[in-house]
Amino acid sequence: MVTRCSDESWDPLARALAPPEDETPEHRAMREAKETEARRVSERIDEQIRMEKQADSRKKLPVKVLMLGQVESGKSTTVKIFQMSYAPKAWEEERMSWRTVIHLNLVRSVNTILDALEHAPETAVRVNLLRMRLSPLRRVQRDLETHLGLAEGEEVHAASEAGVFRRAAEVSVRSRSGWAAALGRAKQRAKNPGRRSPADEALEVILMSRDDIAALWGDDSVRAALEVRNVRLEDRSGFFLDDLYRIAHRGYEPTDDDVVRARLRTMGVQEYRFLFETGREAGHEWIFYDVGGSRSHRGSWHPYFMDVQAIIFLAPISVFDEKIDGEGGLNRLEDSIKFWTTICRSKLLAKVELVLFLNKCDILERKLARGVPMKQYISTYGDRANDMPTASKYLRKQFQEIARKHSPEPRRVHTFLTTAIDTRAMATTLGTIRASIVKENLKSADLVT
Ligand SMILES: Nc1nc2c(ncn2[C@@H]2O[C@H](COP(=O)(O)OP(=O)(O)OP(=O)(O)O)[C@@H](O)[C@H]2O)c(=O)[nH]1
Ligand SMILES: [Mg+2]
Repeated sequence: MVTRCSDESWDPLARALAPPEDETPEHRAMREAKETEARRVSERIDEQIRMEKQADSRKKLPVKVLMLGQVESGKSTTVKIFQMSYAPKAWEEERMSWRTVIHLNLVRSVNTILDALEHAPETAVRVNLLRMRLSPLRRVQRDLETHLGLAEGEEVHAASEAGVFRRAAEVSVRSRSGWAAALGRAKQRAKNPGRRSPADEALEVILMSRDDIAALWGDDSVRAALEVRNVRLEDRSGFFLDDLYRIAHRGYEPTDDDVVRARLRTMGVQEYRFLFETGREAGHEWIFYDVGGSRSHRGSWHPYFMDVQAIIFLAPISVFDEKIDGEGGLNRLEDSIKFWTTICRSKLLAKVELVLFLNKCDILERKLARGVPMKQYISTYGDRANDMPTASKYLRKQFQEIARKHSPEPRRVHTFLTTAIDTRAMATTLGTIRASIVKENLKSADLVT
């Protein structure tokens, strides 16, 4: 019969491990020292396993990045390039949906020319004829905007819908995900059986108008009228007039560059979730909060400050000679600088990693080369050379100085001179940032030193 006994002398293992009965005091001291060392090693291994587990679970938490910057600073463009670089399948799936947005961009450019000509004192008969023949494009613009949910009435509605809701103490973004909303709407309606989609109908009008658009854009007197009014369509967002025959085509499929250059304004705060498909973080989720940059939307961004690992702030530096519409003539660069100062100053953001993109360098370079004098708009610029290396160095220093002066505690700001539509260069920059954000993310949890 087997009986249980608490006496460990009954346990064969305990008995085997027990010290010999005739153990000398020296042997005993040696044995105990060895046991202490073994325990220490074992505890170290346990701690390592615990930390690795914690690091793993931390790695699986999504990385959250907030995109900030004024209207048309390039926030959504940057998010697009992140998607193109690290979530290529999702990018491919959306590519065709951008077609309608690009057609709308094209039509908007034509209508901008028609607007400018309305105020021209006198235009040639052939130009007047073109204006008349192209007038249906006004309706096409309205139809496409409605189709994509961008019509003016809807815009206000969309802005409040896509905004931030506070329910009890909770803050959430409306679940529709950014540009996918407009693109999805385009797709859905296109599937409507028995009816040609508004996008198809619009394309038919564009196809019929193609030669007239080319004649209007190629007309020297039209170009001169635009020049007089300082309308530089080439520097405006969503410019596709130079690609007219490629884009106004039934078989048109947008290229990567086209999608990056397409302009679709962001309303409210939009959330993009990308599962990284490539690189070391494959399978890792990143969430980008992309905000609509207009000054009236800025109040709705605040809740996102609490919960992000990094902020990518975009300041378009080409806008030094531009004003914000309806803001009492506020200079756009000044607006960016004020906004940047607020972000640097914030105690709430003292621990958040700050990345600064001084964007639209391509446009700045063209502007300076044309002789637009920076010192006329920025008095402190003084008699420095009006060229790209000098101007970009000066502006970079100004922004960095603000961060140094106003940050509540010393911090490093990763600063880059960027041209967001230069997909290749931008992808390289984003690679650097991605690695740095991941490292900082782990460091903040004391997992990496
Ligand atoms: N030439 C040039 N165009 C750029 C650059 N960065 C962005 N763009 C274009 O500028 C337009 C506006 O960019 P978005 O990314 O939509 O700007 P945003 O900051 O998201 O603007 P909101 O959504 O209105 O706040 C797009 O048509 C881009 O293709 C750049 O560096 N150079
Ligand atoms: Mg945007």
